[in-house]
Amino acid sequence: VDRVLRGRIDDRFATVRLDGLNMDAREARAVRRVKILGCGSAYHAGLIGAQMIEELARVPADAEPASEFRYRNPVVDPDTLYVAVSQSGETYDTLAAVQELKRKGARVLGVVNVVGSAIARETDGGVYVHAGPEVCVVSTKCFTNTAVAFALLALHLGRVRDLSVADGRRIISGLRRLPAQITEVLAQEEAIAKLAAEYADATSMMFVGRVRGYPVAREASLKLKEVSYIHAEAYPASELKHGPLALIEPAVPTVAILPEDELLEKNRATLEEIRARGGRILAVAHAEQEKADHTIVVPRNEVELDPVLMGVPLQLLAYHTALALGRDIDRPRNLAKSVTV
Ligand code: F1P
Repeated sequence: VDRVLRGRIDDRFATVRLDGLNMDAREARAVRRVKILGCGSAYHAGLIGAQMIEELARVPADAEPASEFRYRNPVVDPDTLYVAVSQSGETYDTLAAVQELKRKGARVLGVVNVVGSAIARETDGGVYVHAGPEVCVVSTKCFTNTAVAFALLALHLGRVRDLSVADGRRIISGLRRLPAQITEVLAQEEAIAKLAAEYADATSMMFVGRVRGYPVAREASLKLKEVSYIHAEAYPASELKHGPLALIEPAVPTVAILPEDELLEKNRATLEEIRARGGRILAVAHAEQEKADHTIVVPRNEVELDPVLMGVPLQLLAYHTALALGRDIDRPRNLAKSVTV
């Protein structure tokens, strides 16, 4: 996280420098919508990015799997800024989406880890996330850094629209606190490993979150699937009552993500609904949750940055669940470092 922030923040004016965007302030102001495309974890980081851009820049934004977008003859709009997200920069579905967009005359930025990769070359500009060359098959650091890169992009789009300097300062100081807070979360590894061993008997796991918590739930469920091969589902918490509550039982524990935002009480009510059906609950929150069987407590930051911080313990949970089940974490089955077909 230090690396993605380095040299990009100007504390005095609460602005960020994203020189690689190749976009001047007038062009950045003219953006009417942002559409983010990526696959797997990159798509999930894009979901976080879209929320940050809507919240911090008040620009409508959404994310879609690049693998869907490229096959559906999408409407390409000249006032939309397209952003392709990829750790490897070589994922074929994302590259194909970029090429299609370029053919149709769109402006496409990249949020990419590997410098000089195909997606970095094909895009008009972008942000490198500097997660390092030693990234593993399963995206972890890169996911976190990509979410941070989106916070920077959201701040930038907000500042060129003259949105509150105070908000900019608040988020910037939150970003500066993140590296130490992530270290704090990583220091809980032993306790998380114990929890992983306790929940590793699950036949399936449910991950739930509302708004800021939902992309985290999606990513955490993907991590668990990728490395432990336990079936997992991620649902927006309010969707549970539209069917999936039927799946809750003791063998199907729930991981609930509870940022301390205006939805906290609603989220607590969800815990009650799950409990009423005999479901075990592991919460990720800023304080112990009475309704949960266990809570992983993460430090408080600005609520907009909660998705960054709350994802980290769940990466550890997936890792230790896989270890507890004797999986080969560095060579997860059916997964390549970059999917090029
Ligand atoms: C996308 C992705 C990763 C996943 C695995 C397979 O890669 O789905 O999220 O962990 O490595 O590919 P990328 O486009 O971010 O390199």
